Amino acid sequence: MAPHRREVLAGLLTTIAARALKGEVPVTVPGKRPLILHNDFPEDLETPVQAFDSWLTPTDAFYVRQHLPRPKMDPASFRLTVNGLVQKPLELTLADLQKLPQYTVPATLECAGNGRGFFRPQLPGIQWMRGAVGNAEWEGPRVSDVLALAGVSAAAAFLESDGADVGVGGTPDFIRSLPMKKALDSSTLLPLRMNGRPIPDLHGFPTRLIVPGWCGSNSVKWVTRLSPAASRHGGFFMASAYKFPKYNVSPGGAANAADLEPIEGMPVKSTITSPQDQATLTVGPQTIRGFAWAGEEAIERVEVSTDGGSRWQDAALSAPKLRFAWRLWQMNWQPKDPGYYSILSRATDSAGRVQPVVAVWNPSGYLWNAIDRVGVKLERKA
Ligand SMILES: Nc1nc2c(c(=O)[nH]1)N[C@H]1C(S)=C(S)[C@@H](COP(=O)(O)O)O[C@H]1N2
Ligand SMILES: [Mo]
Repeated sequence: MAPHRREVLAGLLTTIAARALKGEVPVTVPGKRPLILHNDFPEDLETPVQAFDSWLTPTDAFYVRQHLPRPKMDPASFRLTVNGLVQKPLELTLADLQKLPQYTVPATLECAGNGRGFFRPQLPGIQWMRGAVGNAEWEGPRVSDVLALAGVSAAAAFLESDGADVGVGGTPDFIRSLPMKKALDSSTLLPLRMNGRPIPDLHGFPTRLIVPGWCGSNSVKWVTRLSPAASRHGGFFMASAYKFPKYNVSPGGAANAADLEPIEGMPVKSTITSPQDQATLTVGPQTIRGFAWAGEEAIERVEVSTDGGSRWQDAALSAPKLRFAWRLWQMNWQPKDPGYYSILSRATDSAGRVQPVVAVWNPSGYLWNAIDRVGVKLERKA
């Protein structure tokens, strides 16, 4: 190959890699359809909104978030250690977990940083837009049944959990603590299956925590240790990360460390999945659709506006009204005139929370939940 062509090719590849890292080019990772790549090692992958067309997010389209290189898990030598404030420390095999009663919980998992890319002023961290969220059916034993085998002492206020991934370089080990009350909730699972199949490596094989309705960071993947404890773990991922200011901070300002609290349940939120932002459509009947979810609450209502928020109409809600799992919604739209339209969606939950016009700016860019908005251009049929 002529040196010139080689240089051009190298330049092109660099450009593609750079654009892929900015999320502009979908990238395929084994076991996944093309997704938006934020990091390639460890993989941080976002679901493009076009892939959200069903109540259960297909596993090969489900977003991936990991802070550390993914551990290699061997199902035969896998052990789940239960120690700490328990009567009888245990080491459970995969077969032990399979023998316990298995429960299925549909739940939406969302990264606290989903939507970070919308905040102004902008923030450091992965610039997730709409796709660091997904809805799956999780199946496995209850955490409460696993802990009952060991006998939790009355002094245990938290459940500490550690995954098999270990700290590397400047990133410490990923260790999280969950208030014992939430850990013992009947919906908190150690699933062995996701959407009817064994959990893939990227999602925590052979088992992970699923803490329905709570920020994704609680759902520790590749869990190898559960330890009831008297207090929260003091490491980076509890003491510094995944915390939200108790009092709102001026956009661009700093929070007082003493006023930061761990994020638990998630806010009410909706996403427009069709039409896509900045799409060009032809004048004629359209369907506006999306999904809405509300952490530990259920979705009561979704309203849609096609005129920038002046007039609102109720969308039809489908999928069962459940706590923890999202609902699909849709609305028929008959635009008669060409031009540019701003389409908005606004969800209300069973606790009366409504999506705000302005999301609460915070220094880590968590919990973006402003009314969703896309712009579309309508052209007359040629
Ligand atoms: N062991 C371990 N568990 C983890 C993480 C991690 O880095 N290590 N990331 C957490 C975060 S921040 C999120 S949002 C979810 C993402 O789950 P998913 O990759 O299955 O979508 O996993 C959580 N569990
Ligand atoms: Mo996350």
